[in-house]
Amino acid sequence: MEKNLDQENTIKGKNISYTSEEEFQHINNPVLEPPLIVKKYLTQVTHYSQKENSFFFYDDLAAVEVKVVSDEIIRVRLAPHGSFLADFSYAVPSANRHVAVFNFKEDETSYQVSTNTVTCVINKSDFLISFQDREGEVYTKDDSPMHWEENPDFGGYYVYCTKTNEESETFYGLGDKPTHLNLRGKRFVNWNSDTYSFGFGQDPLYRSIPFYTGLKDGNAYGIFFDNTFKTYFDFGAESPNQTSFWSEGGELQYYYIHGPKMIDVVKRYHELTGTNYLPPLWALGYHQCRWSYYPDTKLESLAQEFRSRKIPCDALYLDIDYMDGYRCFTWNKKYFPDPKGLIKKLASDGFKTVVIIDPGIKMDENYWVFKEGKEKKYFCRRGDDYFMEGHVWPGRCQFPDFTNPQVREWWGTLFQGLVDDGVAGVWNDMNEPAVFGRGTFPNDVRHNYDGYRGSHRKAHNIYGMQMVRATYEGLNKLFHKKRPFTITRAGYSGTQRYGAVWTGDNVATWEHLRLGALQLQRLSVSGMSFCGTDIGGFSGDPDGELFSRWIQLGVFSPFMRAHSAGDTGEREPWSFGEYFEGINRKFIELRYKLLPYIYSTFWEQTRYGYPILRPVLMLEQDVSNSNREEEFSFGDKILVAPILRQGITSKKVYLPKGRWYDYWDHSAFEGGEVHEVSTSLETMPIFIKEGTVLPEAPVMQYTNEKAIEIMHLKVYHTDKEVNSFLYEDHGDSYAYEQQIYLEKKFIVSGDHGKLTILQEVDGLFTESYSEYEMVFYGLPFEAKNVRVDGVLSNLSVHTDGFPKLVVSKGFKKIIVE
Ligand code: MIG
Repeated sequence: MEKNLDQENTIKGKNISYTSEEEFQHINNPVLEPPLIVKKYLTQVTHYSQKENSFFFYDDLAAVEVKVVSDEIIRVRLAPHGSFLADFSYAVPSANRHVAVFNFKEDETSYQVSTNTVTCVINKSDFLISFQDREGEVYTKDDSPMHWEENPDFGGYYVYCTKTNEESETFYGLGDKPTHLNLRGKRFVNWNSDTYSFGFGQDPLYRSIPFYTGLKDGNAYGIFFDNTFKTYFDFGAESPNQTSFWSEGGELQYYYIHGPKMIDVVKRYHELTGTNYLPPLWALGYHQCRWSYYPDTKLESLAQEFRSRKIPCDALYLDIDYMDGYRCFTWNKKYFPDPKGLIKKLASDGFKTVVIIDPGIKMDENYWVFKEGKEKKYFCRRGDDYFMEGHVWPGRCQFPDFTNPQVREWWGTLFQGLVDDGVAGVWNDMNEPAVFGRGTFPNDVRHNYDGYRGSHRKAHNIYGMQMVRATYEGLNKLFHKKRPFTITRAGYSGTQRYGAVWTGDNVATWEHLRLGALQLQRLSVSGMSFCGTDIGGFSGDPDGELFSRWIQLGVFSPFMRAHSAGDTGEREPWSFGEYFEGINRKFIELRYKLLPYIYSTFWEQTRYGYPILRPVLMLEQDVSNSNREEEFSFGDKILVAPILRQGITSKKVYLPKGRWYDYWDHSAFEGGEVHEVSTSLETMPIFIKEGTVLPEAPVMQYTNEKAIEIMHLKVYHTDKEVNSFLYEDHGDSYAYEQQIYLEKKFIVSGDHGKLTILQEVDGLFTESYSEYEMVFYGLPFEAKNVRVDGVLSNLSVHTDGFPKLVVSKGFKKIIVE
């Protein structure tokens, strides 16, 4: 190890030991220059102590805490001068910190803190920390000891952690970074930024997710650096053998999350930071947005247009022009003289109304929100107590301090009027926070930080998250028993608990379509599964082909919304002529057919923490897949390869090992190889995994338009045993928390002459239908016999020519021979 310079400081060319107080005291001149500020490294462990599931290790100056959080998660914290900061995190609710079974060992060279699955080794001589599994396989280890540097201007420290980076190691995650999936060789910074028309590789963007997954020798682990200050990540950019992360302040505090499967790393990250809330079903339909639709008659004709053209749609959005002079929580009475009437009318035709909200509150003494906020001292202030004032859409504004719990509570109540008017969802914009001209707040703005206080350096990256939290929690109260829907632009780890995210102001280009596919996969493996892009591109004008291809990606985006800036051409599914309208309708209809599957996939995220979009690498954890970026799975069963390039009529698609079925013609493909798939504009490559039971609903013009009379189940043959899930509930209430839901498990197994389907049902919900219509694909034999719970039944032929069975939803076992 290189020699540490930290204990030596040069004073007038003479080396003086910084730690030796005596030497200082024997110097007569008290105005001698203080010790120079240098980077200090941990030296060697002198002793340790234990408190419950935390172990503390010390050198001359610093303390390090190693805390067992769960069987697979261990937290490391550094206190440069021995005192830790308050243990508070917006990302990790304290209830998510479990105590597990653990073990402690000391030998000559090291201390070892272990759980049933992972061991954290702390070297005595150099304080290097490593993590290994039960077999002693090292997943990640320090390259140099944790280090820090005092920050004389603000207090506190710059804090650093440097791990070794093996040549074959690859890295994933960090949220919305608009670049290739593998982050190796790159450096990033996290500082939430309003980045209109961002470009490939631009950094930072709107969100800060300081969490990555490393993959080394087929083994995955995660590092979550829970620090809200400006953080940096370097994956071998500066030095190819090192991966570093550091911050301009706060604590060096990170969670090691064990794999070895990538999907489990993400799942466990969700255990720490929470999963997406279960959205109302309508939030998963198609949404139409624009900056802006007004006046009221425009919304009415838009709604009519959708219905008369028979293009399904669940939500229409009101961008900033619905407000009176951009004052939040008000209506522009000229454009919207009767908002309640309008929203009711739209609702009667199956449309939910979602409105935008911004953090900037117009400074206007006659505006109740400003007056109340001012009286209650809810707006952010500068270091010297001036108000934080800046220009945004309404003109000169002040900004609520969403890090104050009272302010969040208050903000939540402000939605009363909009909720009374019938608003069903809220879109939180500009919450990086964005300020015209200077970009964001200056660093000296002070924040409550839930009582832990901090300047904007500390609160910047969580400002947006706390805004959408306030919105979500407020709506939740006001809606009583209904689930709200919220989206946010800015966010930090854990934001998934309060809202969906969209990728911000993208551009109507093919490159941005590709970027979108990357960003959505990345957000998903970074713990933000409920994500979408502005379909069609926010700025600029797509042609019909680009728009339709974007709609196709949209079907497989967890959040499906078309949006566009005001200075662009019309951007509805019918805006590009009849030919494209037909394609757009077909794919939006596909989204609606797949809703039972999509909703079940959300349930798997909410309940179990599985990411919704999964890169091929996550399906097949082989480093040769690390550059496969243009195909991914949506949930566990559907693999798609959206067409992301102009003029393409065929695409090479890699299918992971196993058998797959073409969604359109049901033909079988062997995985583990690349297939050339022909794909005109009217189609796109969609594959279903063998053994899947894929539920499909009848097409509706909006969710819950009518009761489902019969549920379609597409059953794909396998010679393995494969589980599928179908989750159903009311779609918009909290009854599911009282077990009023159904979680159905289908277990499919087969061989060359037989296929068996078992059904297990859990929960107390009652579906509207009483039968399934099952169609069997890929049977390697001619089906002659079918027995349902031992009773011989009849197969018929489905319109597509495949064997079909209509069967009671209560069946337990079906055998097809
Ligand atoms: O300064 O509300 O990203 O979706 O349409 C622009 C107007 C403010 C930025 C959002 C965009 C929205 C727009 N907003």
